[in-house]
Amino acid sequence: MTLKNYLPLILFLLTILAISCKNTEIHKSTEKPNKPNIVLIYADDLGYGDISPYGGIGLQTPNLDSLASQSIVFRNAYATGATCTPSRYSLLTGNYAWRKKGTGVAKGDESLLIDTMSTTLPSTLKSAGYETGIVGKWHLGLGGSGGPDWNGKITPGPLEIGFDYSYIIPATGDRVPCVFVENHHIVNLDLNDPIKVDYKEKIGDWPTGKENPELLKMKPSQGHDNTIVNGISRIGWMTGGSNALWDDETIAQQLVKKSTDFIELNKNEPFFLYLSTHDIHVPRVPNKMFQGKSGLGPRGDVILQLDWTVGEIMSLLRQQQLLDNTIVIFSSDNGPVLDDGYYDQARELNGAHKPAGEFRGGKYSSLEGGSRIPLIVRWPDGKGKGTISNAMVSQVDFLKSFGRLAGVDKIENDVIDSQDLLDVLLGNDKVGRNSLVQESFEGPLSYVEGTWKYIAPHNGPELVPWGPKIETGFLPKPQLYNLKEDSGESNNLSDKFPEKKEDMAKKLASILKNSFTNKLEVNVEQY
Ligand code: NG6
Ligand code: CA
Repeated sequence: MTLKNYLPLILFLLTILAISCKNTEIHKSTEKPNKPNIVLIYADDLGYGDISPYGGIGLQTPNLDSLASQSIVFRNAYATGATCTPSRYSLLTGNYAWRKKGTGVAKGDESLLIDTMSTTLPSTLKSAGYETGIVGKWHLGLGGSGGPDWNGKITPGPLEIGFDYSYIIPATGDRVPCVFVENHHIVNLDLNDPIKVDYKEKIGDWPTGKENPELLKMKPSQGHDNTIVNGISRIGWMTGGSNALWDDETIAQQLVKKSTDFIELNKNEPFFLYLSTHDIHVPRVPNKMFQGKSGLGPRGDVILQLDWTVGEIMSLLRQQQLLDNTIVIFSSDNGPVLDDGYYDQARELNGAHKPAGEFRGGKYSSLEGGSRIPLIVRWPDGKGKGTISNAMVSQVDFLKSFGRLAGVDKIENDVIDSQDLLDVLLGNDKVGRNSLVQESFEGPLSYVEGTWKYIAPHNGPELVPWGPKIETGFLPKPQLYNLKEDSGESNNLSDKFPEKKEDMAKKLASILKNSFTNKLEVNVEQY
């Protein structure tokens, strides 16, 4: 038999194949995804009192106000830490960061802090069929024990802990290298101009803030006097990779663009986007659109820029008709700070604005200002729209809560601290957590249970020692506050209620037992 004899059969088979492909296509494009998408917009250093849904004054944030009016506004929500790395570690792993050594503020060339074998929020959602993406600040280390191979394949990182796509600022805007990493590689890196990074000593011959202050467009007030990139001196030294350097004025635009691409690409799948903004961390370099617009200086201007980011994401979701199938969550990684190491007039132009709202302390602190943060949750069906919840909830709970929402009924037992608070996030349960631990920059000293707050005795300084003028809440004697009557933690009741104090001290000690709880490794030299 020749091929000719088979022709009718081949044609028949090809026709069947074509029809079935077409059907699959139709099936794919008309199929309604049955799991809601999740977009988490995670701001950096945004305080409880910085935005009007929480009583903030002195700034107009129309997009956040509009989001809040369509959402449940949580007034008793916490990040687990008062700095970035521990809060983000907890958000992604469902565990307190003080359980793991080395999770204080991470250096810019730190190796990956999350165990690639562990259960994470993105890996949980991925197992439920979600496409998972991170766009923005990472600050959880990259690479194996030797740290990241900047000129090669940067791994392990977000892709090894459950993200399908990543476009990240490796550490922070004020730490070198000032480049974006997309999946495993630095974006726009020319290998003829390799990048070198050092956190111990100067590398290369690029000017530094210390040696060439005349080249600076923003001067450091503390630290931040190493390599100058775009007229701003940073923490750490770098050289090379000139083509890859980001432009500080367009970081927000770039992150919105990459988020938009991710959403458009995955709009037919259930997707999880963790958009981790650089705003409002230092260095605060607003885009021209926002420069001078807030009246509060660059810190206020980057709050407007953050508000713009929220507006862009919401209008994209609207345009793509995804709003009725997407949960939008807005929160922050830790409390606010005015002067965080650069002279940007944040303190001088602050006026009547109260970044931490009614709370004492701020970023770094064991007081409420350190980790009580805004949390706004918008449900696609308008559930709880425009209401306030006073239920206690922590970001560490997102893993189990959104895991359940995604239909994952078994979470591995390496997730210790996360609680399934889906009913709280939905506004049904008005109580929430019974208790939680708050981590200051010197470790987990505070314990909140119901309306009571206990801070363990600690001999640290009363003010953050490197300049921000923030109260740490550290005292050599125990502190006990009734947050219901005294949210500003001004009336220490530990002598008045010794039994309560003892009870809370014991509970905190028993939670911390068998965990790494020594003073966290803070790189004090840089302060
Ligand atoms: C501190 C930096 C501060 C900020 C912080 C981390 C100095 C004087 N201060 O060491 O500017 O980068 O670390 O902030 O260097 S966080 O929000 O990422 O935790
Ligand atoms: Ca932060």
